[in-house]
Amino acid sequence: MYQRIDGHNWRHIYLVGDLHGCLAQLAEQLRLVRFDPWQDLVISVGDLIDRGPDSLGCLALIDKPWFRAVQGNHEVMALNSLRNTSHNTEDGFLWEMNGGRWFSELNEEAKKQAESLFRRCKTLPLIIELIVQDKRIIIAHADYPLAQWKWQADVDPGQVVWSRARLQRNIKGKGELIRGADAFYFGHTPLKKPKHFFNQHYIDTGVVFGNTLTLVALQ
Ligand SMILES: [Mn+2]
Repeated sequence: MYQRIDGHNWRHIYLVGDLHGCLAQLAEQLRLVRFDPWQDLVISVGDLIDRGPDSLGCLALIDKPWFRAVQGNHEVMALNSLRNTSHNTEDGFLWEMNGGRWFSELNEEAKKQAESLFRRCKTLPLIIELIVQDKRIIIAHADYPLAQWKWQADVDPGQVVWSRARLQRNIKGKGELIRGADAFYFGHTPLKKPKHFFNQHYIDTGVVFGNTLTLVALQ
């Protein structure tokens, strides 16, 4: 569930919001910052796939040496659906309802590629702890549901990829600091602009709904 990344190994490190198949917008943002795949790193807050034009292309990013990601609820839905061979399962239906139809529409060769990528996707962490310039930065798709950060703490994976409870508390003015780390970055909830509450940063700006893709330079 947890993965640690030492930022010293890269020149620049960027975080990117929910891609949902919008590969061209990522390429454009990386071009603007003169991203160098030999020295720089991109970390995704999850939801690489579904709804947008190039889910397979975005899923294939997980094989790139300059790319890291946590799983989003869309990856979890896909993996749950593909675990069952029958297409009539509730999991398959949930994924289809949430933009997963692209997979069943792939040709045989592309489907094999996607299946192999999903096998790799299963091994992606739900939570990344990134150390940059002596700061401890935590990355998860929707929430880190505890009041204090603890490496390898037992957390509910469903809340990590789905929960909007903390964001809702923040919006109502009832949020609070999460102790034990310098900053937390989440995606999952499309916003017009990134929102910041205490040490919590929400960076899904709904590129798949026509807004801009948010890329945050952390180092
Ligand atoms: Mn999501």
